[in-house]
Amino acid sequence: MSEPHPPLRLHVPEPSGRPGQPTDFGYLRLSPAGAVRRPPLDVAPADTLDLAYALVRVLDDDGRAVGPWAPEVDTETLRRGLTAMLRVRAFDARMLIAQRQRKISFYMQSLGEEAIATAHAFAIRPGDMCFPTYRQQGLLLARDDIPIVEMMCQLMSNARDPMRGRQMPVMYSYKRAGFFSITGNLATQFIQGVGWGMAAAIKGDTRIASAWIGDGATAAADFHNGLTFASVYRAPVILNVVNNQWAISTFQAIAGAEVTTFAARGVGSGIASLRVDGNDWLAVLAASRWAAERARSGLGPTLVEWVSYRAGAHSTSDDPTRYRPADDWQRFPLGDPVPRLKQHLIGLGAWSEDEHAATQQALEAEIAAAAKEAESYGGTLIDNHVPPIESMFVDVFKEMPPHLQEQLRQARAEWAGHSANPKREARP
Ligand SMILES: Cc1ncc(C[n+]2csc(CCOP(=O)(O)OP(=O)(O)O)c2C)c(N)n1
Ligand SMILES: [Mg+2]
Repeated sequence: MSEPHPPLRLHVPEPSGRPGQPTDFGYLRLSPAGAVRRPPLDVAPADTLDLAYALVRVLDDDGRAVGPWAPEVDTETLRRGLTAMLRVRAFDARMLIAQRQRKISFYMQSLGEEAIATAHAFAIRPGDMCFPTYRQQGLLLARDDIPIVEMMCQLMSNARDPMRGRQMPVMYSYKRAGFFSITGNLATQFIQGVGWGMAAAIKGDTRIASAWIGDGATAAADFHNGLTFASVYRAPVILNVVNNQWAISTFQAIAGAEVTTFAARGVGSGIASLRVDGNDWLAVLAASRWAAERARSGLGPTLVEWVSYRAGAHSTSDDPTRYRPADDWQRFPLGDPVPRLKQHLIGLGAWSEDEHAATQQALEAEIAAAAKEAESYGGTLIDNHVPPIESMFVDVFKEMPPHLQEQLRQARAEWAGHSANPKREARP
């Protein structure tokens, strides 16, 4: 007779750090800059397995671009890239203050992750469609097609909010900028993006899709369903997993990254996959271009895990000091994307401390002026603005069906008593 087994125990992954106990970042699988190979575009998915457990990096500790992934890029593009990151950071900082001043109800910043969306925006083409989550404002802010004022009006749900107050703040939607409506239901971006990519292939289009998800959201079924369809039909899509280490208060290991990586999920589904330093603007540009070129050449999907760190709170409703050490970001081995690209540009002789400070100042002034203009259209929480009742009913059906017409009539009658409110404005 063999010995009886001890009682079984459930394994629950835990972060190495907690408030008052510094994080041991030894759990991150790092590779030196320049060390990871760059396979041919038509690499077989299974032959990317090593890349899914390594980390593609270009910028070394001295800010030099090294190795096979160092992209061909002119200094003007790099300067625009750094400016785009600074613009996102300034926009976020200003909107956080606006939330604290009760001018907007809610905000989500992308502090520490700015390289990912901004460099990606430089790698895709107009007409390509992104399916972003709430932390990819950099896709919009890196390009000039959407005025900052308009984004702020969305955040304020005011009279010029293109979403007419029907979306939460930060849930932008810009077809003309290739920015699909954000859905609050996590992971839907993957099935939507893959479906859009499949449709592009069916129609013989030349545009590709780029779908976005966070580490935590990969635990949702839509992530896995999306991978299956992308692989089976070789959908022209970039599958971006932003691993910023946290999903609100839940550590990334809880979504499955303790014994494997998110990139390896792609290989397991038959998708070429990369794991990339998301705080390295050059690595993001190079990997995004590689994935975009694969998709556009009919070589199918690429999954990219971008390794980064969510430096701020999850949202304005969150207090991260309750579940992680306050100085985590300062100790994060991949650092801050802004000083890393800045150091590179200064090394090339294409940037300076003075230019950096002047750019920051100019961006802050631009954003302050935009905020002032957006506020002039009313609708901050403080000014007690009430949108017209009709706005709840329009834009749903091409022609309003009788039951909604009846509800609108009733609503108008009930709201008649409020019509004395001078803040209430007429709008179609
Ligand atoms: C299907 C679904 N489940 C849960 C939530 C609630 N929720 C909103 S954000 C979030 C955390 C997501 O974390 P992650 O995917 O890592 O993205 P991050 O916020 O770090 O960018 C959760 C659980 C939701 N919106 N949708
Ligand atoms: Mg996350």
